[in-house]
Amino acid sequence: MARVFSGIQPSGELHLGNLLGALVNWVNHQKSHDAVYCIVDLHALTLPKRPEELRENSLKLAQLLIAVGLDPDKSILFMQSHVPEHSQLAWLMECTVSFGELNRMTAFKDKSGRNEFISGGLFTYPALQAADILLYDTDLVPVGDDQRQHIEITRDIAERFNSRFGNTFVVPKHVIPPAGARIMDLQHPDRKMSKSETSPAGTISVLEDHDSITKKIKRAVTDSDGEIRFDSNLKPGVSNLLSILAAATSSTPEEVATGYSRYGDLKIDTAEAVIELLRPIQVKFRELESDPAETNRLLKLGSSKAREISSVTLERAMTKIGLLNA
Ligand code: AQP
Repeated sequence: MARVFSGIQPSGELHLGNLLGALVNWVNHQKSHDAVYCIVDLHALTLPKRPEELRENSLKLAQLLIAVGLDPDKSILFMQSHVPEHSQLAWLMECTVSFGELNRMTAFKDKSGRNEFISGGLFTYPALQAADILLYDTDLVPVGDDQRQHIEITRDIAERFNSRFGNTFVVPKHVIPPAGARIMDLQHPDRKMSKSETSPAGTISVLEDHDSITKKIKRAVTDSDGEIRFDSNLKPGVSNLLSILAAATSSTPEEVATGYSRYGDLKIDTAEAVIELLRPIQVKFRELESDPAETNRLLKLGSSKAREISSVTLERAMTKIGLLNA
């Protein structure tokens, strides 16, 4: 069976973009693939965090992922920091990637421009991400469109390592969903909905209450030409609503657009579709929230399964690069 691997940062509230761009795909893949999913808490350290906030976000994210449909019996779900092989392989990856390649990463340019403290980790983040993916002999990485460049650099690192030291890593491919791959902020449709950017009116949390979802979607920025068609460049706000409705109803934005002539109707139906999509997730989350010990148990089990795979890959890479066996 082909293996899928993907990760998500515990950097804030899980939002609709994460769900439609990545998690729906994660859930689907666990039916037909050998699936490994990781809460990348070490990546979350690239921007300053309060320790208590990080701990709370990490546990909550694990519960949300299970509520969304990840089944720890069908896939491996674990915390990155519980599997030391990630940090160990990251150093080998840092020594395989070039400064120039890291310097071209648009996510770094974006974030370093917006934050006062720019950590070294923010710059070398793609090396840790490459380690995450390559440790599991990953074939496919289901992600949103914003991760395209990071998967490309992972492929480049794997190919360079393989050509220098002999075949060591599987070279992975990304899987990006046809609808929902880039959900934009409802108030700033020129930028993606994000966990770490604070845009309360533009972001819909997976746990958002239903009235608030309706209000936010009704107030979403559109345009003044009154025409409903999918065109992300000329009509980013309307196109974002079409993408959300399409992804929430397993359709395409173009198909969805044919059913509407008024922005108000599109907004009402989009809000309803989102509420219906989130309702069962919210119910399940409330159940899981009351039993943190059970979530911790599942995460421990996940990390021991993850180590069975990652320790073998790490040892292979260390031997190939010329490090003496311990
Ligand atoms: N707006 C989005 N639309 C579609 N997919 C998205 N993803 C993120 N935002 C969108 C996908 O969600 C997965 C987890 O990514 P993440 O942990 O990086 O989430 P984030 O919301 O992007 O979080 P941050 O903290 O704001 O991180 P940055 O800014 O570093 O991405 C990924 O598969 C991602 O593609």
